[in-house]
Amino acid sequence: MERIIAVGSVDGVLTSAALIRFFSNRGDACEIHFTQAFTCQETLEFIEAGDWVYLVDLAVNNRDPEYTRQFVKGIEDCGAAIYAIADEHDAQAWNQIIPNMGNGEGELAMMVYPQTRSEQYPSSGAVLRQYLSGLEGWDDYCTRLTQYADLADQAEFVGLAEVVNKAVKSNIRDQHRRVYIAKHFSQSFEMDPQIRQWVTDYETLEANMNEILSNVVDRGKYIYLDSRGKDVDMTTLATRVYRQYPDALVVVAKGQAFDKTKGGVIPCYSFMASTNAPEDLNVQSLVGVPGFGFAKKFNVEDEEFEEALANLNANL
Ligand SMILES: [Mn+2]
Repeated sequence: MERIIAVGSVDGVLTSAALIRFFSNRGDACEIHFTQAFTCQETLEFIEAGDWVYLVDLAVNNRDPEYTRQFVKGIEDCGAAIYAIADEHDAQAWNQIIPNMGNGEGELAMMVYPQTRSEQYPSSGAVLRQYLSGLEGWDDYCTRLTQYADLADQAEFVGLAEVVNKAVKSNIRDQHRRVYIAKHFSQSFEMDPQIRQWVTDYETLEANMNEILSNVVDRGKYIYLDSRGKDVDMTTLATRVYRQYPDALVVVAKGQAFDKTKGGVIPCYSFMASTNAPEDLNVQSLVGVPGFGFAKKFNVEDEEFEEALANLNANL
């Protein structure tokens, strides 16, 4: 089986779509699993003996290269082989994980070799295109898909890159959604009703985010926002807030969060360290009340909020 293991970025989804099409044009069956550089070992359970594995937009886990090394070893232990690494993050890092990879000359004979981002290789799509175009199965449609991947990785979300971005972000944790989107766009540039719905859902999220952002209270070292009861993509919201309020070290959000000990989402206040804050800023110790979370994002229940905010004001 041809098995694609891809990171779920827009680049990853579009490059996978091109690969799915490539296989389908050749009459080969393939399966696809989306993952992240620091969770890819979880995909080992899908890999079967004899599989050809295609890694897409998957970088070496730079915080823990050993994790990636174990992943590669795991693939071999399954009796499978890596046939392509369509990735533009850091070729050197990959060469350290697989020293004999070379460029077609080493012990491994691969189909696609990792590259380091450059004008020639702006995306994983570009890496894939470079190696596969001209081969049986690659067509103009594949080229167009990977050109949208180039745009996405240059933050130009237009055309299909925009559609995939919105559809994926409508529920960023739902990996099955990415499989659906990649398979669909491997055959058609038109949205189907399901994808159109996801795009609409994301547009609702965006409208909520814009409303929340327009009501932010700026307190200098921290800012306060109210997202309670509103569907938002917290990662995107936080990124925008950090950009708009570079002096704020902490973002205080009235919202909800998943409480592991309660096994569900509960209303709470989240105290989040901004990416602009010093490395060692620990919100958990700044707020000094019981709650759940970790040093960079700590959540307290409503009854603890007043005290938590007073402590933040005193300690920040
Ligand atoms: Mn990429």
